[in-house]
Amino acid sequence: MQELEKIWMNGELVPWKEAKIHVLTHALHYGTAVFEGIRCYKTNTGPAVFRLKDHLKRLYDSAHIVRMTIPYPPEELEKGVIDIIKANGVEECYIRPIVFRGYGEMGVDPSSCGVDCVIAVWCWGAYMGEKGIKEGVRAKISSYTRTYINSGSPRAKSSANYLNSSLAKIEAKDLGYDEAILLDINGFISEGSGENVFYVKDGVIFTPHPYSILLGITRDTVIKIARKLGMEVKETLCTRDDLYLADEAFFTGTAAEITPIAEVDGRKIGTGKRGEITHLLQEVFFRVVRGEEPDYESWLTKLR
Ligand code: PPE
Repeated sequence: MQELEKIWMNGELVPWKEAKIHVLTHALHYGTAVFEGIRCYKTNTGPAVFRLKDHLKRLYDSAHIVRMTIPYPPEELEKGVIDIIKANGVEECYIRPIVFRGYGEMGVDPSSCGVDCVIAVWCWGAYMGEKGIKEGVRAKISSYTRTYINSGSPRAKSSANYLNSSLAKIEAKDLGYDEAILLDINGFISEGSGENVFYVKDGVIFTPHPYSILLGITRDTVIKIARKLGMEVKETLCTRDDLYLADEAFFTGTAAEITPIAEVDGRKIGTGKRGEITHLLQEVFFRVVRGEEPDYESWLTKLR
C-alpha cells in the first residue's frame, strides 16, 4: 500500500504510521464495524468529493441498523473528510470512513466497548484495472449465497458482510475469473462482491430490486443519469439467464465506477465487448464526477 501522510482518528490528524488500534479491539474479533467508500476526483476547479452527503447518510444508516451511535454529528465527519484530503495534499483519492466498536470487554456483546471513528484516504486507480474499464471483465456466478436479509442486513455497509464478499471473490479469482456475482437466497441475482449489477436488453436497463443488495450510490447515480438521458430503467427480479442473454452488462460501485461485464460463466454477454449503452453511461458518469456536467454540480463537494 502506498502510504500518505495522515489519517483522521477520533477527531485528530495523526501520522499514517501511528494510526493504530489495540489487538483486542471488538470489531477485529466480531466484525462490529460499518464503513463507507467515497471518491474524490480532480476537476477543473480543484478536487471535489462525489456525493459526500449521501455517503455519510448511508454511514449513519448503517450504524443505526447495527445499533452503534456515531459519536460525531455528520457535519464533523464531513469536515473530517475535507481536512484529511487537504492534509494529504492529494487531488484524487478514495476515502474510507470506518466506525467501529473499540477496546473494552471481550465477548459478543459490544455494549461496553466505545465507538471509534477513523477516516483514511489513499490513491486507488481502476478497481478491476484500466483494461477492465475499457474491455470488460469476466464474472462468475458464485457458489456463495448473498447474505440473507434476516441474517446480515445487506442494506448496512458493515464489515461483517464482507466475509461473504471476500469468500466469493477468492473463489472467482481461483477459478480464473475477475469477479463474482452472488445470487440471493431465492436464487435471483443480488450483486457483485463489491458492486451492483446492471444489464441491458433491447434498449431497456435492468438492475436487481433493492431487497438483498447494498443500495449503491453509483447505482443510484447511473439510474438517474440513464433516466435523464431518456432511457428506461427497471428495478426488478433478475435471473442468471437474464444476464446470460443480455445485450450488455456492467458493474457499478465507488471503487469499480462503471466496469463492463464481458462474460458470465463462460458465456459472452452480447458481443463480449463493452456495449454501446455501457460506454455512453461511462462517458457521462466520468464527466459528472469530474465536474463537467453542470446539471449534476450539486453532487460535488469542492475543496477549493
Ligand atoms: N455492493 C457491494 C457489496 C459493495 O461493496 C459496493 C461498494 C456496492 C454494492 C456499490 O456501492 P456504491 O459504492 O455506493 O456505489 N463497494 C465498496 C468497497 C470495495 C472494496 O473492495 O473495498 C466501494 O466500491 O467503495
